[in-house]
Amino acid sequence: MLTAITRHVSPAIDRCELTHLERNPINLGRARLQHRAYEHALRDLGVKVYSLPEEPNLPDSVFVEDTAVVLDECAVITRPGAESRLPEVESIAQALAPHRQLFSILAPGTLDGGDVLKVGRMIYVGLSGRSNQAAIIQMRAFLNPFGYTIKSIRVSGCLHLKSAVTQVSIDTLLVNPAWVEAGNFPGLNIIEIDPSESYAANALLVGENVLYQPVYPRSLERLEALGIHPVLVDESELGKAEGALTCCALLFNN
Ligand code: CIR
Repeated sequence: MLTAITRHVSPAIDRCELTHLERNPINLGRARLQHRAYEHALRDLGVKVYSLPEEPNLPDSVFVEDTAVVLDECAVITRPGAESRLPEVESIAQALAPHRQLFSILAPGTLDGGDVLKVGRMIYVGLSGRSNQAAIIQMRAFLNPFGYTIKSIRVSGCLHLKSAVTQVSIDTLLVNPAWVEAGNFPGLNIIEIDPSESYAANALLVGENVLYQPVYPRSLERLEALGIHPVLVDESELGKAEGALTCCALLFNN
């Protein structure tokens, strides 16, 4: 059975970190409604959702993905690359401790879970503004013993690796080639997003289902043409905080 850890949207979301977007007012009520619909969509797919209480002083804390990498064998608690986000990890480590053996990224390593894409036993880690080589070395030490291979990948133009590429089936990736080279993923099928929809590469694979945002209709057409029919969930209000679908949940087998 799949479990998801999520967290309520912080009332401080308006003070979120922003790297590639201009600051635009975020409607808290709308963000919360959309986030609840996202949690419902997960439950409808049979996922057990643990929704953590809001963190009034941690603006970006709804984006739980960045705080941990959860695998079947263990979990790695990250050390987020934005200083304002460092305190987010404590409550996530507490929530994960009953489920997994925990490792922690230590300074000078920095890692955001949004930079970590696992496909089978391969773990791709984005070298972005948030995640560095020191963290990748620590990831190798933690995860090689479990049979995982860690490959670092340069990303440019976007916040995280998973802004540029996500998995949409066991052997298929959805890619924005402007931000990451598809040649980094040999042996996998590649679907390119429509170039007019820069943020469209972030889909959330939930078992054999895919969550996707209706705000990318052209890229959605490309998925559907190849037989992938996502469940549509709109998290566009959190998009103003540079968040997307994968960022809002930590998904793992239980
Ligand atoms: C940040 O800049 O850290 C947040 N405003 C957005 C984080 C989104 N997380 C993700 O894509 N994994």
